[in-house]
Amino acid sequence: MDGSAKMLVSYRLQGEVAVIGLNRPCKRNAISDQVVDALHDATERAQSEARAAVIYGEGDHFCAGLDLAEHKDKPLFDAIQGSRRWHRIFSAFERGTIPFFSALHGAVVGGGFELAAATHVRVADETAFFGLPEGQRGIFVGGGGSVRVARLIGPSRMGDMMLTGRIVAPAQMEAWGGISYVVPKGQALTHAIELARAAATNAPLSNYAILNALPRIAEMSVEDGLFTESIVSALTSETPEAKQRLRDFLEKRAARLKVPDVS
Ligand code: 1HE
Repeated sequence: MDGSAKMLVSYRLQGEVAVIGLNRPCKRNAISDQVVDALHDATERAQSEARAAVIYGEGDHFCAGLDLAEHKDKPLFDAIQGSRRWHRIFSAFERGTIPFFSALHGAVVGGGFELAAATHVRVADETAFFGLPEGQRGIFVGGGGSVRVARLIGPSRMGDMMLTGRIVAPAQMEAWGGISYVVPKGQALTHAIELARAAATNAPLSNYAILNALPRIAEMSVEDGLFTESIVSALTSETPEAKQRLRDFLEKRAARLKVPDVS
């Protein structure tokens, strides 16, 4: 990767959390081939040295999706390979070793929504808006949206967004299951880092099982899923780390759950 590509995505390590910034605000963080390469490097690096990661966007928007200026001249086979490259890179961290959080604000559009959908937890502030304008642009989703976004919010809602150009507000997207948290303006990154810090304290093998077993089990039959759960559950319990954590709880060294005060 050359220096210019590196600038397109920023990277910093905050304790055990890697903070990855889409850093092309003049183009509303549109994802070009170079951005994809830089995202690949950043997500791989995060998995080698952090225990959780956050992806956010610099400027007023998370991401305006695919770089349409670059895409318009792509020959057919290049376009297919470009889409497959997004798939490989997004899948590599989606089914990787550490949890990824996304902090969303402003436009979360097209490929930007597809990127967010590949992260494990989505936090949006009140300025976020979600759109899939591929139909208006004469193209189709190519960054995994027909699989991930459709599974998150349902193919019928996704089809509505694509057919009608519907822009969806954060509260509605939360109700649809597309995001997990809505926070006040300007607080998405702070909140996502806080959540990532919490996840970073989990046993790494538990996080690995959450990332890799949970989505696979969701696609199994009930019987296969229950059987797989038992095997994964027993395997995680066998690690020295799990044994230590269970002893810590039983010998009153571990923090208790923070139960919300409902009085
Ligand atoms: C871009 C892109 C882009 C902005 N590719 N250059 N995505 C879209 O269809 C969304 C297109 N973008 C927008 O609708 C708007 O830019 C926003 C609502 C996100 C922001 O509006 P605004 O008024 O703040 O910015 P702007 O003036 O529209 O854009 C600023 C610059 O960014 C301008 O370039 P400039 O050289 O004239 O300054 C824009 O051309 C540029 N820009 N968005 C390229 N997307 C894997 S398949 C996924 C398929 C898709 O993602 S389709 C959806 C594409």
